[in-house]
Amino acid sequence: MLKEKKILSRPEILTGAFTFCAGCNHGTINKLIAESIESLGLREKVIAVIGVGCCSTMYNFWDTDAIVVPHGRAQAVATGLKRVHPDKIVFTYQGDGDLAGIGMHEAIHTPNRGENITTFFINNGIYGMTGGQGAPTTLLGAKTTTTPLGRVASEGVPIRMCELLETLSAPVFIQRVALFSPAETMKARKAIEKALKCQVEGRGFSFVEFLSNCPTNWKMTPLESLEYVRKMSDYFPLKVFREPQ
Ligand SMILES: Cc1ncc(C[n+]2csc(CCOP(=O)(O)OP(=O)(O)O)c2C)c(N)n1
Ligand code: SF4
Repeated sequence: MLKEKKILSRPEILTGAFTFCAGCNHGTINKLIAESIESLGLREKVIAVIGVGCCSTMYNFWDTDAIVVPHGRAQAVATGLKRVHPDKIVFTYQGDGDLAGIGMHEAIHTPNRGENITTFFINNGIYGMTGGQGAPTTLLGAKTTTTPLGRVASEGVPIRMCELLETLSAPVFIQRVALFSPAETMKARKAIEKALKCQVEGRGFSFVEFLSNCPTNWKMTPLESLEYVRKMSDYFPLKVFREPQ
């Protein structure tokens, strides 16, 4: 008799159906993080600190401790939670508007203090939730509602967060990943686990940036949007910037 082997399943942490748009990478990234937490046996220890943006709906389907915090302040809240509950595993989940726009202050000072938390940074080069305004990471030439003719350098040159954090000595793990192919998705999954392990081992600040998509506001099909993410990786190279020693 043929033996059945289950190779894919939904993480138990995730309840209900995602409300992200069809084809949005937020759903896949949520699943990868939830899978990693389960495979490391951290479900009862985790506190998800959820930023403002499309991710703010996450609390509806995360069956762990979770908190949605004011725009840009996720790493400040995570710092407080981790210092008061050092036995918990605290991660932030933030878009590029949240982390690299309004939250830029925390985005530099939290890693610079070497807080023992993990940040997952979702860089889709746009403000998705509010209808497609330009973000600090919007590529030059890209059309958004606030850069209708295409972004020019006088509107700000796209900020590379991993490269900025690499100038700091305190962070222990920094990696940029993307989800435009199965191979890259598997690398993303490994990066998430590595980042969480850094925290479990008490090593300090870990950071994973995901190049992500927004088919709705980019006005692309999901497949076209993944091709655009591949193009983004020319400007935002996919690599490990800092390995835990
Ligand atoms: C203090 C404050 N300013 C502005 C807003 C409006 N706002 C909500 S989400 C958002 C941008 C979110 O973009 P991003 O972080 O890139 O996440 P995405 O929706 O693309 O995933 C803004 C400006 C707010 N909620 N609070
Ligand atoms: S608006 Fe964009 S980022 Fe937000 S859920 Fe839809 S596709 Fe994803």
